[in-house]
Amino acid sequence: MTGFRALIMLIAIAALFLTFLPMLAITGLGDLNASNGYVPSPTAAPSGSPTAAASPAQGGNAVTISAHSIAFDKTSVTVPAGPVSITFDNADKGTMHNLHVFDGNSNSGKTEGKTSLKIGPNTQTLHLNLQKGTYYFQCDVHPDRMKGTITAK
Ligand SMILES: [Cu+2]
Repeated sequence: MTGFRALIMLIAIAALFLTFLPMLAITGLGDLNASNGYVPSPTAAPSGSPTAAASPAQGGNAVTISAHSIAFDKTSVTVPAGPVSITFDNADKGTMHNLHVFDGNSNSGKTEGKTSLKIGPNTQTLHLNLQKGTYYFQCDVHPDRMKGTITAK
């Protein structure tokens, strides 16, 4: 008889457990959903980057020139003539660079535009309106090592 009572107790405990287990599971899922709720916020934050990527679209032509290890990643850039957004990405941590664009084939030409001298990592965008022709660019800190040509056509 005691064994039977124990069995009934066991079934009762099991039934209680089964009743509350889904609630625990739902609570657990609720927590998961809550943490998922946090995920869209960081996802929403990088959506600022797509906004930044969208802004060059307004200007028409966009190009990015990066600085790594005291060198530009591009030394020859071709863009359609007209408004152009040049994003200068200084990826050299702790090193100061800028992007300075001149008319013609050398740094003796008139300045078309330049970014501020900034220690990397730093990103700045130059908005230029280039006529067809050749433009010279350099970093004013490392003019011998960091230079290139932009062709607008
Ligand atoms: Cu430099």
